[in-house]
Amino acid sequence: MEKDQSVYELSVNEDDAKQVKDHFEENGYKGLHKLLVKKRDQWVDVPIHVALSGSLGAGKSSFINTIRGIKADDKIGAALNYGQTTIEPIPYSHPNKHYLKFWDLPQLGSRAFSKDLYLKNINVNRYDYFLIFGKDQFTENDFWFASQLQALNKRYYFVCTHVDKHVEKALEENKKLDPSDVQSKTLNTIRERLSKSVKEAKVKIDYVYLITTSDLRKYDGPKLADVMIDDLSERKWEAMALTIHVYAKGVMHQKRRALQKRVWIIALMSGLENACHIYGLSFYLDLDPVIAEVQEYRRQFGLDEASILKIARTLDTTVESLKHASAFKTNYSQLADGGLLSQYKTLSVYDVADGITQSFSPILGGLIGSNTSFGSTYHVLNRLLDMMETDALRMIEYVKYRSAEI
Ligand SMILES: Nc1nc2c(ncn2[C@@H]2O[C@H](COP(=O)(O)OP(=O)(O)OP(=O)(O)O)[C@@H](O)[C@H]2O)c(=O)[nH]1
Ligand SMILES: [Mg+2]
Repeated sequence: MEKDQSVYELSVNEDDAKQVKDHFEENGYKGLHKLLVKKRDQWVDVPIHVALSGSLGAGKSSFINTIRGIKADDKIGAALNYGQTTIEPIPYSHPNKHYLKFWDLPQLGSRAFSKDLYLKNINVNRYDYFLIFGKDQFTENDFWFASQLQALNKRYYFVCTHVDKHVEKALEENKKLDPSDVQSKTLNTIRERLSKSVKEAKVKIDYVYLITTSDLRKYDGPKLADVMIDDLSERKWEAMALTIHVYAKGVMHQKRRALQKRVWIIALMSGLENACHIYGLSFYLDLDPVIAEVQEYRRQFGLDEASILKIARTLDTTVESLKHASAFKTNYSQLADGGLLSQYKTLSVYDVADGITQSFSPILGGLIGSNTSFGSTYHVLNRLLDMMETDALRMIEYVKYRSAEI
């Protein structure tokens, strides 16, 4: 088990914990539940601005749609093959998180833009980072833009789209060879060629992300999603991890870490005034906030019925056989009540609950002295996160295996 997965790790934002503790010391339980809900949901209001630049037809609009999980013909979809006609950056909000905006930047070198006005016109300081898109190659304008960003100490990533066409062609031409070898060789060749061209332009670069905009689970899509989450400061990182739905290993792990950071909040909520005696438990418990949180876990890990159905459809299989093939560790539809309660009734909960409460008492003080379910809920939720991440990874592996067959 990795160190950061330990259930004893005090996964907590110290500022938040201090605010909650201070509130309790000043006001007692009055308004505490409301404050905890606010802390749990605060990621929704964190603003994140992602800028996309690049040449005409590179796939910026397609990417903006895919990363937001919507189609081009959707009401809020970005139109494809549109050509840049405006001189203003156009923001596209994420449907689940209004304050996450993907900005389609105007074309550099187009009639409205001289280079000296460009940075000012796009309001270069607005963005958390920049994605520079190219179809098969990057242009002088892309290099100029990157060098300006470099001088301003801004983060940027080179993203090459339309990679699927090259891979498909190579596979067609090398039918007798191992397809995964052919794919990785093709990708390496493209990446080396592009890295060389960027370096020759004297632009600093770590990696060129090779993607197909229609499916971010392919090629370097997962790696790009990972870095788009990871390269943000604490609050923004958490918000991005909980918003982006790219069904890939690294993203699932980031989601788990972000969700782990708020377990203490739900653990506190489970022991407030609505907590009551439940047959078979030696402590008072309010199961409602825990049920709500577990449903959120399922959505985040793609383990809710709607997500499983969607995945099953893409594989042309049934929900039941997908669940069976992924060998899930539990029956997720039962976690809404009885199944969740039985998680509390296993022996290991009693073994660790006190230890957890003690570890948290320097941070939360008197607040957990009287909260008898804190340690148990903390343990149960961490164990469920562990289980769901593992199951999500199994389903990802199965989808990969089946997709290769189709
Ligand atoms: N095969 C393939 N086609 C792609 C990919 N990305 C985009 N396309 C197609 O390329 C065309 C242009 O894509 P857009 O998303 O409109 O590109 P854009 O960068 O927004 O273009 P402008 O707004 O006109 O500058 C569309 O027909 C897309 O379907 C990709 O990764 N692979
Ligand atoms: Mg476009």
